Amino acid sequence: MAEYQPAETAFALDRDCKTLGRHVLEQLQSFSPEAQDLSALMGRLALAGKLIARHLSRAGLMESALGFTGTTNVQGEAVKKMDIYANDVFISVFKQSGLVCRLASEEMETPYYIPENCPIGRYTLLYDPIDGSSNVDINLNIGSIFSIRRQQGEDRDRSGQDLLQNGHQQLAAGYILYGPSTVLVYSMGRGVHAFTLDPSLGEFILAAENIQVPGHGPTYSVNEGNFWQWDDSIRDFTRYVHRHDGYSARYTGALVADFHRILLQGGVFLYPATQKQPQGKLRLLYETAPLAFLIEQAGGRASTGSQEIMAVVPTHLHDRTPLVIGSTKDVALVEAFIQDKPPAIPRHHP
Ligand code: P6P
Repeated sequence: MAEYQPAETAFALDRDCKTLGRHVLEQLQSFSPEAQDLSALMGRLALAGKLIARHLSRAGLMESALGFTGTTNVQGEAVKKMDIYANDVFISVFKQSGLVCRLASEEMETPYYIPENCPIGRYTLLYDPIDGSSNVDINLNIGSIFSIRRQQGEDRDRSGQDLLQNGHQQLAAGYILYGPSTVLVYSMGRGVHAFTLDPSLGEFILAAENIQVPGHGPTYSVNEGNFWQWDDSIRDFTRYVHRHDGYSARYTGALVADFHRILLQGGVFLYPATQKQPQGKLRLLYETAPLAFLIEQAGGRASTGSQEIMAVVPTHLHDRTPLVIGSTKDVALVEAFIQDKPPAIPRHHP
């Protein structure tokens, strides 16, 4: 009797079974309480992503979903209805989870503490519920960014001081990209892995494991509308890539979408300091630090231009940093200009 050979579809069946929850437990190679907690945390994040993706897919048909709330957030930015919806989704999926003690986000001046009548966990979720919200009303890519840290100490005064530590305190980080498909990318310090939402299953299915960013890529991603607000060194970097073959500008207005391109294809994203925002625009604890965690796991780099993002210690919950992130060679090229050691700039296009 010949040995049974699974049909061609066996791979497809196995692929449908590699869900996010199973992958997390395999990653941790353990069923310890912390492993179970991290698996459950990722499951809650996946649920938040599904709820937000569903809302986005129908937003254009719902009167109350798009547009502005008429308020401004702690950053002084006009708040979109989708920002508040997404912020509340994360709170509601974690409130009864027993996994977290507090949630901190761009939309809340101080962290939201889980109420006494709910089960309290030992983790903190830091998140940007909707990154790139200027794209919401025009149906372009947006994302959610998340970072998980363990509570340290009792935080009795509810100041969240223990959150003000460098990026190495992150247990896990990632993002959800809402695009033609919904993609969840995460790392727990054991590589970077991407999952695609299969709406027919309602599951995030493994799409790519141990993603490595190329050492160099053709893309430079920056808002050149700020050109005259930058330091001279950044202008010189821009002139360099203008004059060199092999570079293409790509910029979507959503950090998660631009980062995802860089992660997969290489290159560099930068949001430098400007005259208006000398500390930079992007927030450390829930934007640049989680992405720095990911890019380092993928073999790339993230710096402020003079310091590794992962080493930056914030003084406040909503601190901002300049950001240069992507392929090692391309980040180094930007830093060479910033540190006044620029490569020779061709006199004109070769
Ligand atoms: P600008 C979106 O508001 C965001 O925080 C990032 O997602 C994005 O990269 C950046 O700001 C865009 O800012 O000044 O280029 O519109």
